[in-house]
Amino acid sequence: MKICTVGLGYIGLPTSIMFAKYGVDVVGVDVKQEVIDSLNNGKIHIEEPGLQEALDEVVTTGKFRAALQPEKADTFIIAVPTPNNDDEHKSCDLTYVLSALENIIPFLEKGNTVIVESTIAPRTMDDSVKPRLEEAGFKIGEDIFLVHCPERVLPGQIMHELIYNNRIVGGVTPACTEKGAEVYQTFVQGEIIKTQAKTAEMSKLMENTFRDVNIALANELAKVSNELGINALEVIEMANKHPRVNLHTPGPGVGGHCLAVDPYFIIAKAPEQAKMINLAREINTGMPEYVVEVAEKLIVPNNGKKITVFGLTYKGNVDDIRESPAMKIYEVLRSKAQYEVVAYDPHVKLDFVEKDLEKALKDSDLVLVLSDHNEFKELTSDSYKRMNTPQVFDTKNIVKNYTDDINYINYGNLYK
Ligand code: SAJ
Repeated sequence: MKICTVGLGYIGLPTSIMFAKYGVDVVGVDVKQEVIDSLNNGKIHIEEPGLQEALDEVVTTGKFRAALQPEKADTFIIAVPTPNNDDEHKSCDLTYVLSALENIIPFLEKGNTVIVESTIAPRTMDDSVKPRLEEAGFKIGEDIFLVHCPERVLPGQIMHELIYNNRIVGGVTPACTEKGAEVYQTFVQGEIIKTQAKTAEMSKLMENTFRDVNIALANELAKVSNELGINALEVIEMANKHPRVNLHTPGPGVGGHCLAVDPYFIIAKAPEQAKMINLAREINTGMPEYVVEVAEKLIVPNNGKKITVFGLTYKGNVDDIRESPAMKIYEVLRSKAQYEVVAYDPHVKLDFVEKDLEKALKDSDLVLVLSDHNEFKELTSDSYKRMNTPQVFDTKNIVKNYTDDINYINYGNLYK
């Protein structure tokens, strides 16, 4: 089998490499020349555990190659970004998906399978992708097999989850579903769940929406508990001892290219009905503002000036700053002339990020922990000695090794 993947980002690249590892001939296509060059020279351009080693293997066997243009194959996989449109409900922007489709159409032959892995709004396969292929002269389910197989792997664990998660395969017709299932049988050891395209689209979106709504509930609990003088983290621990309760964890807000984006695809399709989904988005996007408020309450009474932001990524141990609440908080604080704000993040390679921990902490009046990187978990009280006012507001509840001389605040004792 030969696969042509369009899009070599956080999903397309690991997926391509995995197919190649399992003996498939893969050509990965991307619009960025530097990505193509880097991969063909054997270097990955994103951070993901195990991915570099896997690339080394498939470059050596010759099973994977990167290119700027698609080419003929048995199966085409579209794994390009689907951002939000800049409209009232932030609907799903299909520009990259449709342009990937245009790019592969000249190479399509009867018998090929076309899979969309990108996260898309409900009914996109039936209402947008299928009509375009029909217009190009193909009969879906006979000439071309069209499938939505949403990616559902967790950044940081992609190489494991690709193999062991179950996989939803949603065909536009039953024959399409069967063809899609055959493709993923190559390496998936989890269950392959066969369904319709529109069910697959909605299931994927609801998984991320479920998480977003639950995180909103946890964030609301943190705010309510703060108001009432109750330890929110202890409440979560207690409540989660109930066999049917699973409260999520409050934080600085919700980021990444999934939870902070996908729920809007549902809202935009049914704004009148999607009330709770919309409210959850509002609560989570309001968290950076809340964190800034708390930070200012901590720094102002001490006449503090310098704030050290620990972590800019949307979550721990990744280099991804897309939709990151930490970036938002950093920018809001930076916009306030009275503070000197320094960002420290060992995973982010941007010029403005301070690389020296000691310099980042020197004369600081507040450390604001916003990403749960392992590096921050390992720090001890000694690390904070260079601060002017030794206080830490830990929105991720990860700093454990601190002594009494440090004013340590998290969502468990914010009310004090
Ligand atoms: N977060 C909290 N509290 C929590 C859990 C997460 O504040 O209790 C925050 C994180 O800090 C982060 C955001 O939520 O800012 C999202 O992180 P995440 O680890 O929940 O998920 P992602 O965005 O990295 O990946 C999600 C996953 N979806 C689900 O777990 C339902 C993944 O399986 C999907 O493949 C991915 O979205 C995607 O690509 O859609």
